[in-house]
Amino acid sequence: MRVDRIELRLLRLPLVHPFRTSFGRTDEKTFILVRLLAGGLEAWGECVAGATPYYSAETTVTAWHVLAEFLGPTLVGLDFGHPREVFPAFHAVRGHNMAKAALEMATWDLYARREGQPLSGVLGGIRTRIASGVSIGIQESFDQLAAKIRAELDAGYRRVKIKIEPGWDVDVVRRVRERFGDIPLMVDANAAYTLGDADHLAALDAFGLMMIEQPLDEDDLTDHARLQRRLKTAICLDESIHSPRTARDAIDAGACRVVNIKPGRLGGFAESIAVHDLCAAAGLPVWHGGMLESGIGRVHNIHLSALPNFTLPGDVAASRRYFVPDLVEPAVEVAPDGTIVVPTGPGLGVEVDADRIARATLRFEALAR
Ligand code: NPQ
Ligand code: MG
Repeated sequence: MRVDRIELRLLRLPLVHPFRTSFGRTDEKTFILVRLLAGGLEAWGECVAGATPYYSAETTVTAWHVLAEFLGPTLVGLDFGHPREVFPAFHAVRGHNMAKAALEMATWDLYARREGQPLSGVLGGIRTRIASGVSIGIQESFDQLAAKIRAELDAGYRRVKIKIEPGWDVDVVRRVRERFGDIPLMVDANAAYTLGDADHLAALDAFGLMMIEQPLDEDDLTDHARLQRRLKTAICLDESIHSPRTARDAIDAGACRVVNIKPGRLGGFAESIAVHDLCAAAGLPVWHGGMLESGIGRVHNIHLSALPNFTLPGDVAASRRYFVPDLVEPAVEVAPDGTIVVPTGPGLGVEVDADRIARATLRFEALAR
C-alpha cells in the first residue's frame, strides 16, 4: 500500500461548553486533521494536540511542523503491507507521538476501507457497543457541578469523572457522594499534586472512588508507586503512559492499577494495542481516554474501545457534549443505557462532512509523492 497524497488542515471549532482542568480553561478546540488519498480511497486521522502545551508538550504548531517536514514525507515514501509497519517507520523522529498517531491512525482507516471491514475489526475489536462515561471540568460552584452530574446521569452515562485540583477536591467529592450516593465516580488531577499531598489525597479513600487519575507528574512513576502504597483507591495513569515500555515500568513499579489509553499519547493504534495487551496480561483493566476530539477522532476512539480489555467506561461520549454540528454524519450518540454503537461500515463507518471541515479550516497544506 502506498499513500499518494496527504492533506493537512488546521481547524478551529467552538466548544458547546468551556472545559476547565487543573491545567487551564478552553472555549474552543484547535486541532489538525489529516486526510490520506491512496488508490482511489480516502482516509482520515485527527491529531489530538491542542493549542497550548499544558496537558502535554505537543501543540498544533509542533505537530504541523513535524507532520509537514518529517512524518508526512516518510509516509508518502513508504510501501507498507499493514498499518502496524507505520509507527516503526517513524522511529527516526523522537517523541511527537500525537503527530505520529494522526497519520498512523489514518493508515488503519485506509487499510480497513481497502479490506471492506470496520476499523474495529482490523484492530481486534469484539464489541458491538461500548460503555460511555463523562469527564466534567472544574466548575464555578458545587451547585453547577451537581447540575451537570444530574444531567449526565439522566442521559445514561455509566460513570462520572470530575476534574480536581488543590482547593477543589476532597470536599467536592464528599458533597457529590452526599448528594448522589453510590454512583460510579472517579477523579482526574492532571498532575496537580506532589507526594507531599499524600495525606490529603488519602482522605479520598473514604469515598469509594473507582480510581484517582494522574495525581502526580508525568515523569514520576516512582512517587506514583509510593503514593499507590499509601492509598486504598486505585491510581490510574494517563499522562505518564507514553509507550508500552512506560506501561510495563509503571505496572512493575506498582505505580497504578488501571491504565487510560489514548492513542494520540501513545503514537497510534499499534502502540495502543500493545499497551492494551500487556495490561491484559498483567490483569489491569484499561479504558479509553478523551481529548475533546471532533467526530473523526471520536469515532477512531470508539473502534479501539471495542477491544476486549476496555472493560471500564471511557471518556468517549456523545458529539453533542462538545460540537454542534459535529464533522461526521451521523453524529456520535449515546443510548439511554449509556452505550455507543460501534459503526459497522468500512473504515470509520461514518460520513465526513467536507463543507463543515472547509468552513472550520484555518490553514491547509498538501504533500504528494
Ligand atoms: C484527560 N481529557 O483525561 C483529558 C485532558 C484534556 C476529557 O478529561 C486540548 C488539549 C484540550 C488537551 C482537554 C478529558 C484538552 C486536552 C482535556 C486534554 O486528562
Ligand atoms: Mg486524564
